[in-house]
Amino acid sequence: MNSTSRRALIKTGIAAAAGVVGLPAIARIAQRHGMIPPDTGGAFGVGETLNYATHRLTRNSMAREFPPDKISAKPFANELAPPSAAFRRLQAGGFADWRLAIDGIVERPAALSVAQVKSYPSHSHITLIQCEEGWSYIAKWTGTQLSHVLDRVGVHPRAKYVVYFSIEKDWWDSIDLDEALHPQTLLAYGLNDGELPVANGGPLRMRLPRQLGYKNVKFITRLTVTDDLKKFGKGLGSSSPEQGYAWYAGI
Ligand SMILES: Nc1nc2c(c(=O)[nH]1)N[C@H]1C(S)=C(S)[C@@H](COP(=O)(O)O)O[C@H]1N2
Ligand SMILES: [Mo]
Repeated sequence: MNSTSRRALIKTGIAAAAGVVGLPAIARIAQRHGMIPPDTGGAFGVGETLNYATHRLTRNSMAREFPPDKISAKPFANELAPPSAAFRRLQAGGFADWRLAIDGIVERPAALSVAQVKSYPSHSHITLIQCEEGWSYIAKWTGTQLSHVLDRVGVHPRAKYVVYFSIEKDWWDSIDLDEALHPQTLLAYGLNDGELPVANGGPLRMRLPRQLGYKNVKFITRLTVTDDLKKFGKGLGSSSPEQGYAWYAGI
């Protein structure tokens, strides 16, 4: 079946299921088509599954971009835990020794310096970052497209997810390959035409304008490409569902 008719089928299937057979059928359809988020069965259950499955049908949609005059006067920096000694040492060295490890099911695992990441083609967008707690701000983000980094290391055809880890051990998350390869998904190192401040996640941060703030993990040190999220933490795909947040935070 080609992808257009498969999509049409899924769309019809979801609409029909919602009207006639109810939500559990949607979950079954979504599962058959690989659209079940890893934390299904958790606090958000079928509602989150439906949201994720519906968004997957519009996987190429773009987050809204704004003109420069809409940039917020002050990019809000959310509260952070005090930096560890290891982080402060790296910061004192201007992050020259910061490494981004890339491993998992890739052909050429790598350990990139920030300078190497910055040597890749850069990409910017002016987008809204939205915290689940209610505040938001608009800023210009600059980085390299995650798809470019993934191209460099060679992703295995079996790959389904990219897991990303912060130097802050209790912050890690993952996205599916559609989100990882989306043109607006950045490994960001710049904010409003300057360096990305540490308060906003410097030297390297995930920037996914199609998902809520908490998926935009700061201080990234490792990317792991995988076909199985069960192997990480409690198997929910992210540290956030372990705290009761949804794995899929699409907006
Ligand atoms: N490593 C790390 N990443 C993090 C957080 C954090 O505390 N530590 N907070 C998250 C939350 S809840 C939000 S809303 C955004 C806030 O980004 P900002 O400080 O640039 O506004 O960062 C996310 N990424
Ligand atoms: Mo947040």
